[in-house]
Amino acid sequence: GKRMEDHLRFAVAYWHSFTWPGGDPFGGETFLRPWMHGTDELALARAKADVAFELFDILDVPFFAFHDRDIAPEGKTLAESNANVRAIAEIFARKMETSKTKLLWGTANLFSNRRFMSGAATNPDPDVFAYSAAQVKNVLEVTHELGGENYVLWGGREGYETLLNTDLKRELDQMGRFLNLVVEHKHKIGFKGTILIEPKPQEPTKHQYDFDVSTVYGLLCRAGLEKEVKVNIEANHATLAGHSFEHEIAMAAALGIFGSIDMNKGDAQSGWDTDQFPTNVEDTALAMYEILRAGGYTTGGTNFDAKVRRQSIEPEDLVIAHAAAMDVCARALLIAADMIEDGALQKAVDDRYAGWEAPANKAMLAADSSLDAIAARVEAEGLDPQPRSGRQERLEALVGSYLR
Ligand code: 3MF
Ligand code: MG
Ligand code: MG
Repeated sequence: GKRMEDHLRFAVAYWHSFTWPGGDPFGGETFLRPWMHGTDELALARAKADVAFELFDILDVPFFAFHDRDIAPEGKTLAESNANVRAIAEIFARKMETSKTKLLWGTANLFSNRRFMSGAATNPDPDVFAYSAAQVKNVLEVTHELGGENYVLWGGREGYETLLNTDLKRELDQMGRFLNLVVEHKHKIGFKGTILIEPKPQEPTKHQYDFDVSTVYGLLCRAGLEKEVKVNIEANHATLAGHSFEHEIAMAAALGIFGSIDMNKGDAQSGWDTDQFPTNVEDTALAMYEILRAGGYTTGGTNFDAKVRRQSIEPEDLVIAHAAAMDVCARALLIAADMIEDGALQKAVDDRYAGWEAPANKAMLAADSSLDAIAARVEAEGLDPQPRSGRQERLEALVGSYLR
């Protein structure tokens, strides 16, 4: 059986805690972190790795996650950039020999450099497709060597600004082939982790192809990859797509592609991705409930894709924010476990669909059912369905009673 902590599997996101300097579109750096200031970029990257593992130890966190460009500086060529990533990965490998913190996933940053302004895999320029593929190959291999449990693809710029200059079908074909290349290479190198796509509807692109879980599923089926690739669901991405976080988890579970979570606050107020640490226990409990109903994580985890606000310039706030967020998730998990244990919610669902247990009803869903046979039965039995109560308020009140 699974232990409670198997349902949490917390991870620290390298980019927010150690690489992001506190800037936003209207203003620059606010944090003035000492490990971000100096002329020798590789020496700074090493100092940053020291700080990172110091925080992992303080938090006693089981996992971390990174992009190639968070951990090491970009070089003049891809070969130089890849060598920089490898140099830092070697430091990680040494630290991980004694640290308890493991790698939840690695990913390639295919969005920051201006070469990606029109996409990576879906770029009209085949040279960018090639460059992106080569960059992913390197990070996939590094992730494998570090014992990473997953590999994430977030297509932040795989989308369009205007349809007027876009060949949509061609871009979907490019994306499908790119995903297949990644999956083929995963098997070639013997990487046993899960490949995860992270859906997001927009930002930075006006419209992103990986819009939400259902859209990603359609794209995976089109590429023949629905059994190979799963999803990494982010709370604020779900709300940006007009869904609740728990909806996206439940949908992924129903489609058989639930993988992992980027945990933050599903804040619908701003209209953009604010990456705030979660503070709402009830919202988080509803998400945890769906994770438990889905059977929990296999290789996935709860990655805090969250950053302290740019006014929070004390490094200590990184500790406070993560500790508080872990506390919210742990409390939410206990509530979700009570919801499962008590069984009243599941009973309401079972009762609601109980009619489908009758053989004649089950037969309607069998492969050999037909409209003729069903219509004949409706006539023979004189079926006259009456509306049945769903009793939502009673169930919502019940959820309130589990909160503590
Ligand atoms: C953007 C994101 C990304 C992804 C990351 C890993 C920069 O809104 O959430 O973070 O999480 O690229 O896939
Ligand atoms: Mg994310
Ligand atoms: Mg995000």
